[in-house]
Amino acid sequence: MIQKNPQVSIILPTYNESKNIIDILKLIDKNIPKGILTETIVIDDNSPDGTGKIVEDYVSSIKKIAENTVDVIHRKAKNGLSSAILNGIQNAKGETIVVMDSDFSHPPQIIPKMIEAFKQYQCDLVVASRYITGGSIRGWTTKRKLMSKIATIIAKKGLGVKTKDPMSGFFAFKKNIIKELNFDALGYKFLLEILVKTKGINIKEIPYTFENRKFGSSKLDTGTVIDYFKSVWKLYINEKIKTTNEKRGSVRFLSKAGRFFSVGASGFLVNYIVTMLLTSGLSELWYLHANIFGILASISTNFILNKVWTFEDRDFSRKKILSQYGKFGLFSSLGALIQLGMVFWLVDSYDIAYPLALISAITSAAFSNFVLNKKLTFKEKLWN
Ligand SMILES: Nc1nc2c(ncn2[C@@H]2O[C@H](COP(=O)(O)OP(=O)(O)OP(=O)(O)O)[C@@H](O)[C@H]2O)c(=O)[nH]1
Ligand SMILES: [Mg+2]
Repeated sequence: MIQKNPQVSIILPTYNESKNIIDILKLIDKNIPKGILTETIVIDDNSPDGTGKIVEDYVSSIKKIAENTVDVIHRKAKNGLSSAILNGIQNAKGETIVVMDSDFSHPPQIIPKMIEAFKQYQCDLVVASRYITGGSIRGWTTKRKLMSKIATIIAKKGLGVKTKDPMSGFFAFKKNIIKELNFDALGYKFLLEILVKTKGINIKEIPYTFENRKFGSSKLDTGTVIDYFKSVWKLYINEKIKTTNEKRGSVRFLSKAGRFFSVGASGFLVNYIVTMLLTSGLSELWYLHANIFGILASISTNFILNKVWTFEDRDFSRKKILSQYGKFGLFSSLGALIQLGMVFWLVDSYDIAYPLALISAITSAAFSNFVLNKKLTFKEKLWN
């Protein structure tokens, strides 16, 4: 049988789930919608109760008959839930990833609804939610419910997350939304990291009832709570640094544009003074010749000021200066052409008043000049 690539990868982390794992794998298999090919990846951290070996045997027993595959990744030691999930995702071949616990807290009956939601709501991330209408928790003590609520409030208020159940461990997403992300995979809450680090994705929450585990013991301990606070703090600090840098980026862009235009204005003065001096003061040059010198002088002073002041470039090697000066001169001429073309076009085709046309043309030429020189002459990123 030639195995086609799966459409959906189901990530199932396990630590001491020997009493749950086979039944949950069977129930998942029963709930896979017809026509959808899946792979289930169990990530086991060398569970002392032999979960890894149990899955291994199960995989061999179903290998020849199953259309939907099951694989197991054995890790050497207990490295945390988020890092297990990340490991699973890195090995997943499906375009859609489903993440869930293996202790029956997350009912596999919800998986078809999640897959359907991608189509129905055109979304990138589906969160199975305990905290929207229709969702609930069964079997938790009041203390556990309270802890979960507090953690949820911290995530929402502290990190600005809008999702009602950002602490859910049951969710599905299109793999491409995390393509560019670097995960810390610290602690327990992988979904929270996705919610904080992806921007502008479509999210749909669907309700479900969380059932407390019946077999096996919880891995939630004081260390998990401390890890949670650490991960929220790290996400908060990283986001803060990112937004400050973004703000700094726009401030730097504007301040450089401001310097560039001031230099342009100074060039206008240089051009005027040199031309006037050459026609009436220092020599009696023909006015057009004098103007050529005026233009060359202003291009040169503009270049020097922009290199040293606007773009703070300290490479004064001859080769560098010559190549930059060449490009700068080329873009200045291009700017002049853009200006002339635009004035002609605005006045001739659109009957726009000459002063207004001139101002628009000068602004466009100056701006394109700035962008071209920033990127190509002084080799800066456009937005930094
Ligand atoms: N591979 C791996 N799996 C883990 C680790 N910690 C927890 N898990 C699994 O992740 C899922 C969630 O862990 P649980 O212990 O159920 O955590 P919980 O749902 O917050 O708490 P309870 O339901 O009360 O047990 C389960 O399938 C665990 O077996 C880990 O360090 N490594
Ligand atoms: Mg659990």
